[in-house]
Amino acid sequence: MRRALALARRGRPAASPNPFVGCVLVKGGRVVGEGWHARFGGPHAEPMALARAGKAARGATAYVNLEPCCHTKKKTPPCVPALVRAGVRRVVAGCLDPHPLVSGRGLRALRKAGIPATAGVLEEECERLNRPFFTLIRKGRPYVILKAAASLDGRIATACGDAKWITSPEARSEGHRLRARLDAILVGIETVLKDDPKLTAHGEGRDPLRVVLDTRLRIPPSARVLRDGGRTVVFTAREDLRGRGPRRGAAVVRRVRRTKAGLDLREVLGALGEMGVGTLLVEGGARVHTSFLEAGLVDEIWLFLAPKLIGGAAAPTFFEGRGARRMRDAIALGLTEVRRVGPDLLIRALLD
Ligand code: AOF
Ligand code: ZN
Repeated sequence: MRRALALARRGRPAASPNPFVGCVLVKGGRVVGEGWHARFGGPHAEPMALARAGKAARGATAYVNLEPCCHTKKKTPPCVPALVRAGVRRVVAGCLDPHPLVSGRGLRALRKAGIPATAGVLEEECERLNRPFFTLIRKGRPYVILKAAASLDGRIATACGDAKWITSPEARSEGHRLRARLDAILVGIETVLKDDPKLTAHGEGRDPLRVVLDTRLRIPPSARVLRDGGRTVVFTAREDLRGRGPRRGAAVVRRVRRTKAGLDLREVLGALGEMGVGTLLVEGGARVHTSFLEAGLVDEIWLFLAPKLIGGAAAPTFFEGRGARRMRDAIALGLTEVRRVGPDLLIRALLD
């Protein structure tokens, strides 16, 4: 199963928003075929492993990190009949596929065909690898990671607005690598106006789709997110879009509803999901982070902490808003990782 997981990771990020899946066929203590789901819309892990094994697949045990699929309302043929036809002797899955048309049905169909099939090997690790896919199926929206770089006293800039740089080059490169693994990156218009970021992966891998929240469509055509390669989507609530789109370079301008707190974030996530975004990195600033957190739309936090104290009551922190009244109203997080990155600290945590 460990090998299946390693193969599955080869699909990152091109297979998204599909799950990352690897398959190992073992016979007589020997690996006779390996496969992985390499890109969205492409063949699944199992048919690739079966093709590589050829006749040797007969009598082999298949290890897959996700339950094999069995339905036909999809882009590629289902894997269960392929495993049956190939004469596989047994199937061991890491975890169930949460897709409502699968979720246990794949294993049942295999057993019906006389092939013993189980799930629950390295289950936690298998679910963790595909957490974004589970979120997409269960919540119907992309998986959202909030990333912030702050001082030890939680500030993301000085009171005068200086934020270059809080964390070390090592920490910033780690952030760029994270961008390359995700489908899209989102910032607010204030960040564009203040920092004029490119929002690319800086050569660390594939550039994500760039997304700007810009209620009144104030983005200047000269902004670097609209130039310097890559695709960009600007979400706005502004009504009169006529004549404004083309001036904004290669960007697509989409109108969404407005709520009391700003643009309707659920509508934004829905639109991004339709564009094939399975994972979204929210990179600031304070207002955008606060809106996502208060709307309960954050799944995971990456907080880079620099061993510095900035101070100043007017210096922004990455989570502001109304704040909790009681301690029990605070947003509770589950730590998953604490690691040193150069001179800084990376804290990763999950929200419910
Ligand atoms: C598997 N093996 O390698 C993957 C599975 O549209 P399609 O044909 O690519 O199917 C996508 C669905 O297939 C996806 O929602 C998930 O339920 C399952 N993914 N299943 O047996 C694989 N990638
Ligand atoms: Zn499949």
